[in-house]
Amino acid sequence: MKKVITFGTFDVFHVGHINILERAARYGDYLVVGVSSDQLNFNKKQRYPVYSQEDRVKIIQSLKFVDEVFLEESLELKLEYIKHHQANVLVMGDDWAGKFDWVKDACEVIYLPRTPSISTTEIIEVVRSGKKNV
Ligand code: C2G
Repeated sequence: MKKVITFGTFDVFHVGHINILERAARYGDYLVVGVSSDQLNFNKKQRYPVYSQEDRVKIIQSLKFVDEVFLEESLELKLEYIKHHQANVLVMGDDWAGKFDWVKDACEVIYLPRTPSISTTEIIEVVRSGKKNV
């Protein structure tokens, strides 16, 4: 069985998230998703996600092409997570291009193009400004 692993915050869930998970799933038979913890996000961006980690995990778990979900507590533990889940392929969006090449001895690393014109940050800005995004 070929296992695919991917990571993300998946805050304010949107179609760009669906697209990457759907495409990641096609690289194997089983998709494992590491959802970044609230603390990891705070350490990285000095703000907590809009949705709690429990809700973000619940959303990702409910998707039909996702087989398993766990909480990603640290970016530095990538290799440990990959080994623990015996993943054959790591898939990430190309905003991370090159950043995880250091795990290439453990598994194949694929960066997929991001879905254009949508991001959690942009959604937050649109909602905050009260303007319609069409
Ligand atoms: N993504 C995408 N298209 C978008 C927005 C996001 O393909 N328009 C992808 C990202 O490239 C990423 C995944 O969706 O692969 C999750 O994105 P984020 O929630 O922004 O995750 P991030 O905070 O970048 O991940 O180990 C990585 C960490 O978990 C953080």
